Amino acid sequence: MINPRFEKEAFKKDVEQNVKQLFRKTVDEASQQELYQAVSYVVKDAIIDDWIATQKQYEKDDPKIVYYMSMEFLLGRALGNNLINMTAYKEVKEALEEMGLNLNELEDQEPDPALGNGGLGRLAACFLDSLASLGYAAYGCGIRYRYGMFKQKIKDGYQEERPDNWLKNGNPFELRRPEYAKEVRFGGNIRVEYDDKTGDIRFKQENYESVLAVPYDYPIVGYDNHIVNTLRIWDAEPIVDFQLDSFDRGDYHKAVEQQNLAKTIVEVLYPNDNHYAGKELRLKQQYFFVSASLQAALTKYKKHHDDIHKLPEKMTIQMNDTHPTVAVAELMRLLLDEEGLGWDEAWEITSKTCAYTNHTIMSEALEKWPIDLFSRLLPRVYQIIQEIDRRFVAQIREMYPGNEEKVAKMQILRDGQVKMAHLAIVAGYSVNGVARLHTEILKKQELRDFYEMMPQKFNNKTNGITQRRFLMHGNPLLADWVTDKLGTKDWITDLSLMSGLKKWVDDEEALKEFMSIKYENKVRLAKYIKEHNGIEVDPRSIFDVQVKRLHEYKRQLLNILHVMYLYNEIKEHPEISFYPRTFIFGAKASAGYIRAKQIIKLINSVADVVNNDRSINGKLKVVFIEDYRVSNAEIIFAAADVSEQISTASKEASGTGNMKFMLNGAPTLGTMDGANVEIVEEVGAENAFIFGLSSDEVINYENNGGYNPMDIYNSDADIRRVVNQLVDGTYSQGDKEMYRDLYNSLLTAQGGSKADTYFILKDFRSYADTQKKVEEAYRDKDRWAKMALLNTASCGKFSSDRTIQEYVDDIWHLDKVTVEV
Ligand code: 26W
Repeated sequence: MINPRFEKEAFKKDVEQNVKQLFRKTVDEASQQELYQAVSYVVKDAIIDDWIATQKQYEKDDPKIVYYMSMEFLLGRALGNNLINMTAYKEVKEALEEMGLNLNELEDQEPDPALGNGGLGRLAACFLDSLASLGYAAYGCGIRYRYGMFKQKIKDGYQEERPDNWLKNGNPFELRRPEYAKEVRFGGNIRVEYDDKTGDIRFKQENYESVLAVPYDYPIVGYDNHIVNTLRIWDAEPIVDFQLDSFDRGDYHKAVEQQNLAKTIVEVLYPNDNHYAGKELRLKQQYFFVSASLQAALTKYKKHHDDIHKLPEKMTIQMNDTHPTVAVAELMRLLLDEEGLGWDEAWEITSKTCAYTNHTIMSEALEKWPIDLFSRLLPRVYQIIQEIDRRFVAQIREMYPGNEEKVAKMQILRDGQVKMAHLAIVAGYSVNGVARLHTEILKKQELRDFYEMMPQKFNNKTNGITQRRFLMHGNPLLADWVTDKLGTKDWITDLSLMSGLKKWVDDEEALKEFMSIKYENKVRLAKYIKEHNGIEVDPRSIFDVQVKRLHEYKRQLLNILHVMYLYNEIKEHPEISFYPRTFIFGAKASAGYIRAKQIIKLINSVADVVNNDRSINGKLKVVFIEDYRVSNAEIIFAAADVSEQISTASKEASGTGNMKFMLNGAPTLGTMDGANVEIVEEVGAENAFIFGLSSDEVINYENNGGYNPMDIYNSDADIRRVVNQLVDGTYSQGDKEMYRDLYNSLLTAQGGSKADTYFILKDFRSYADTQKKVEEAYRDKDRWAKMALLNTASCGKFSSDRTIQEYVDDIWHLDKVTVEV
């Protein structure tokens, strides 16, 4: 049942009322931003009814709760998504139209809450959507960064970063909950106290600095089930207000420091994706939100339960990569020092409560904190890790007597570092990878010793995405068509039903409709590009898209080198027929990642040359979309013909963009990497374009000293020409040095890394040949339409609803809840 607050007349009145109350204006006078706020507050009001009902139901049913701990939640805009999940989108759109307002324009007023970098953060957001939609009690736990992922500007082809002040106009959907604030302590020293009478030992932290963690709750609306879960993100406030009289007490410095600590701790999201930098502030952020979340979780548990030993029956903690893994030691600390348990009891509880997900095999992404930094910042937590490590080492020695190599490889504290992944594996009850291939590589390579020692902990959970945002909201035309063809809306909560579309694969009329929806979406994207880039693109050309974070392993460089190759071909052989293509890129580079930034500049330089060359008759266009983020991603996926998933095999843990393209009917052009393997399995190899080395081949080369790119450079004239064009000034107005580093990276070994670390030249031919096949397939309109439709029809497995159900069945064991209204 749809909430009566969305009944048209009532809704309109409420909007008017809000405009008046919030801004002292009438609807005609209010700005779009003000109207967005007024509408959002009406929506929030409706959400709150369900939010209260849900929390009441949870109190009553007392279900087991999952705490999804993540440093990142890449939510995307809330207004449209909340309306969709409350099944009120169309009603509200109409009501607003009657008021002379346009819902899409109001939605555009909302800043993207970008509290995440890329895949890992967006996955967390999809998971919260699925948990609520499936009716499981869940909390997201994270940080309320003042500044989220930076805004990207492209100036003269270069990336520039601008602060993302997403809270500038306030946030209608959040709720500050000062009554749940918790204190978090850093530094100082630990004093050991003996109680002569009882013989008890107590550990007292002294001379510490502390901050007050204040939660902001953010509603997570389930689809059409009146369930509203909570994303709890923590803000930091100074614990003592800055008071002048502290000066007299000699605390002046401390007061100022605590003020500063509170301000800096939640100031900004680290924009690194897959690269660990070892910054002290980042460890502070991690401990800050983990400690506050665990304290809150224990308070909540103890409100209704008095036996702390039964904690694992009522809560479980999922750690999203290594970032929150200090949680295991912090939970031990709370159980030992605050609850007064003995080590074995505390360990029993902790090791049944914590579970860890690995999201990357890139070795530079692994978090290993220097021991001196770690022990200084978290002295008591460090002591506890020492004890965990001591016991674990004893266990290794017992299992592998005399094998000190095992100890060296698996120890938590080693080489002056705290190895966070090791800590999580040792203390957790579950370790999972995020796609089948990824989990296999973890078991066979990266985490092999751990797998051999504790195979029962390892499992795979192939990622997924929410169809609510990435089809219903992002591609309403296709969503309606799917409902029409399936004769049901049930795919919204059961994506496996999409396979029912297969019966339309030989129906010419249906294929025509399907492709004309794609065309409409391409027109929409072309308009966006015209507005934002000033570039005219032809919606009849093939939209070939690569959008994701910029990283060498993702190989945007391979893509753009291939564009350079095509440009050479077209110029050289103008007589050869060439199907017009638009290559679309979107990517942010971490601010300090110089080479990634050079690749962005190169893409823009190639775009400049190619787009302005009249002689090629617009056959080739290159577009770099500025500030790629969730809101424009929705528009981009809907419009894509080709999904570029071209990472060096073995490097992309899963990928989730690949699934969003598939859902929207774009065949994958990719390597056998991450979840691409499972995508191909679902859709059939004939409906994807696969090229390049396999993960086994890559790993084999890596274990045997790499390969020699000079062999390829010397033997393949086309490749040689393209590579030389990096340093002959073709794309740099004569400047031969601008892309020298990229050139060198492909041909010569440098400072620890092999030449062409990511096998770009090795895979180039195979990529170019496969791109040729894409073109041939596209020319055959009928064949392409079938292929595209089959991708949409075969995407059922890749719903995050399926992923979450597997986490529930195999790891979390949660109870399903229904909310009556
Ligand atoms: C310490 C710096 C840092 C920051 C972020 C290291 C590692 C990360 C993330 C784990 C990187 C990430 O987002 N990984 C991506 O996770 C997705 C969700 O599982 C996968 O689909 C992607 O393949 C993986 O790259």
